[in-house]
Amino acid sequence: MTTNLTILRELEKKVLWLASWMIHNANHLRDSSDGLKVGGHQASSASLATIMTALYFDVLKPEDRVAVKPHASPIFHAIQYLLGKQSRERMENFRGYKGAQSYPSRTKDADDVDFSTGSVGLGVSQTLFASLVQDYVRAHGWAKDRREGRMISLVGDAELDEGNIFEALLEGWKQGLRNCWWIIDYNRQSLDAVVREGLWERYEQLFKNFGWDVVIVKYGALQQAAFKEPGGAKLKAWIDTCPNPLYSALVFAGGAAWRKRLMDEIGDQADVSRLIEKRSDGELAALMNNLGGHDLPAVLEAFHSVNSDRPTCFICYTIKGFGLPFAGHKDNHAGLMTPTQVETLQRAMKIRAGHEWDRFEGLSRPQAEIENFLAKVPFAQGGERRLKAPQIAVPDELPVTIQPVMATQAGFGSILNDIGRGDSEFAQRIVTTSPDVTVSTNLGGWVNRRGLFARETVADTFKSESIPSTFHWEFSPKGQHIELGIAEMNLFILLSALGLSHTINGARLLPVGTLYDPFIARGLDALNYACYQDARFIVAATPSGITLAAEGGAHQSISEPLIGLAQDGLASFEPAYVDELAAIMAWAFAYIQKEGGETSEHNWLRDETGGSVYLRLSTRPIEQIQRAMTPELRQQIVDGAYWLRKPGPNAQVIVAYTGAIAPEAIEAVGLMAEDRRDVGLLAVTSADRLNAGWTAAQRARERGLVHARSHIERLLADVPPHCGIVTVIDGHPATLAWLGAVNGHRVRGLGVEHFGQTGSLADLYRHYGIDANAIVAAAQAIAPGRPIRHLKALP
Ligand SMILES: Cc1ncc(C[n+]2csc(CCOP(=O)(O)OP(=O)(O)O)c2C)c(N)n1
Ligand SMILES: [Mg+2]
Repeated sequence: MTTNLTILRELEKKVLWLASWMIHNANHLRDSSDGLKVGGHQASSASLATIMTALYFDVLKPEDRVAVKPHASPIFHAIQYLLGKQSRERMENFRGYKGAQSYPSRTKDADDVDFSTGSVGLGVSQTLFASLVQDYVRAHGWAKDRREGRMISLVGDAELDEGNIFEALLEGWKQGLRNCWWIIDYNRQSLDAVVREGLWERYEQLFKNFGWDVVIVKYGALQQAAFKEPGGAKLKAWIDTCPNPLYSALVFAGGAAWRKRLMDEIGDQADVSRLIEKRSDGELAALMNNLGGHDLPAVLEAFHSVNSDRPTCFICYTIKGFGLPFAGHKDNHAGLMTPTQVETLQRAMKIRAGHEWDRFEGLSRPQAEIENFLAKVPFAQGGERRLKAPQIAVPDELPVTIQPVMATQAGFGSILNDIGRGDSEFAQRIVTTSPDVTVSTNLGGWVNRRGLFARETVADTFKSESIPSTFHWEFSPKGQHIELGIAEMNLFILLSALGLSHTINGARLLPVGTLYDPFIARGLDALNYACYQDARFIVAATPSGITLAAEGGAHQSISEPLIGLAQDGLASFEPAYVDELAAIMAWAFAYIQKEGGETSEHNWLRDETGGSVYLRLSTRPIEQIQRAMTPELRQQIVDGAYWLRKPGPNAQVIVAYTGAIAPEAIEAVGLMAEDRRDVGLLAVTSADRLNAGWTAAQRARERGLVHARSHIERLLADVPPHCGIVTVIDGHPATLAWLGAVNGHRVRGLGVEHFGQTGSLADLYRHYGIDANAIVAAAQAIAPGRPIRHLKALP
């Protein structure tokens, strides 16, 4: 045995001990009722102790990046602790306030998590897309000074039930995926129970079909040696046909149970009985538990045997809870060890009481030798894993030719098209992507100019055959648009990967994704995941709302503005006019590059820390306002609102609108001008930023910053107390209804609460009560006065 293997064996045990102690020690858990969830870490972590020891202490290179299965977080932290990258304080405070996180987190953990995980399946796909992004970056000539890394995911076998993984697999195949390893922890247990038989065969076929290599790590060295003994082949056959639940049950039951079962089933054959009988109960259990995924030499051999950049799936047979008293038990997901069991483990690990956290306690090799080994671990040689990339200068203004009548979606296409004309660094760093709605979200012009990305050049056959077509569809390594199949999950995970390129590859990208607004819901968990790990991107969602009219209820979004309001890490905008959109986009390209970090009470809107941006756009052409963009107006648009018509001192009512129904709001204000004094018209470009500013200002004041005032508070400061506010949006009315709480004004919130349907715009606005007449009726109801003469009966 080489010295390294001896040390790795020691570390494997040490890692399991530290992870177990971490879970046991978490003080706050003692009297908490979340044992069911806490326990999930224990068995699930043990399952990966060997594989992660092999990876982190031997196989991984600094340039490799890893997404660790959520419940293996304690093993990850324990490894980082041994490498001197995690503090004891955070270890002791696992799952506690500011302690090591329950699931590895890029943003909340201090020990260099590459990719956050938690919602199973998403971290897995993240590695696939991270690999495509690495290829994109290199094809564009960036990050050449860095070595190409492997993007590795440690995957729970039950994680493969998540459909988004298969969506990603298909996309990976289309895009010529490389440098991606998925290591499946095939413990044949999920959270609730033991999984179906023979899944490995489906996985193997599946991965091969998608162009992956598959390496099966099934038998450990002890088993491999035993198979060579007389009777070994029969033992192997028995193992291969043993049902998952039975194997698990016997692992749990131990040596005597193995002996009885094996003797009953194959022990009547002399050579096999000799093989069994010559082993003690302990040795027999060790043999039967010696699955490939718990055998360091087998695992190391499997990983080191892969020398190509082909995507590779390792199916590693493991035992959930390996090395712990509840190994293999089907209910072990929630298994927390009792204090007595921990003591037993502690004794077995030779850890003295009071020395549980000592890094070298219980190891039989000399400390200096282990320190020396740890100091040379390849993975830890690269320094800080969170890379930095300089910000790309963004023009203060984005030029756009505004047609007299225009939709924000057309404006979006036009702005990008204009950016695409130039060859500034800014233009070069933009990368667009869309799940098969590139043309219908107006990215066509941009794509015509910048081309589609692929590692190999593919000509546009229509062009080469001289057949006229509006859109060129040419792929090359220099292309700046990544075309995806129709899977919104993939869109958001790709945005997540593109949006981390500055810190993963050290090369900054400015990602812009497009999709139809209602399908945000289809990829929402992935969007949330991307925001949670602080990936930076712009997503333009268009068309939106019942403004889609004839398209009908299946495509008309209702709740998305509320998602925009509530989603952390995402600043959401819904402009009405193209000049507003241009101002927002110029701001957004800078905002997505801000440094991040903790927010303070002083930067309520996160303008210093930055985030991602959601633009809710529309296909409805509306008459544009001819006006000069001033710095003040630009700032107000970005802050979330401005007065299109300032209310006078005697105002009885104001209308606050968002987005494409601007013409209805303007018309309504005109209709009631004769009968209500000084009507104000508030253009709300971002309910999200207005709301965030308001709540943050309140927090700041409560914490002593008495002069803190948010934008909406300043805008509404002069609105008389008895004035009513009618809010209107083509989306859920709660998006704006909170405006009344700012200064205690009465509010009537108009919007869409029920599924849409087909019809003309006029039909639908009338039906759902967001047309000019409905706005006037609402104004009359909350701002009593003489009857408003243009008001017609409501339908
Ligand atoms: C999207 C999502 N759904 C449900 C869960 C709850 N959950 C956590 S782990 C788990 C199953 C784990 O099984 P497996 O992936 O095989 O890992 P093991 O525990 O066997 O190591 C479930 C359902 C989750 N984290 N994410
Ligand atoms: Mg499992």
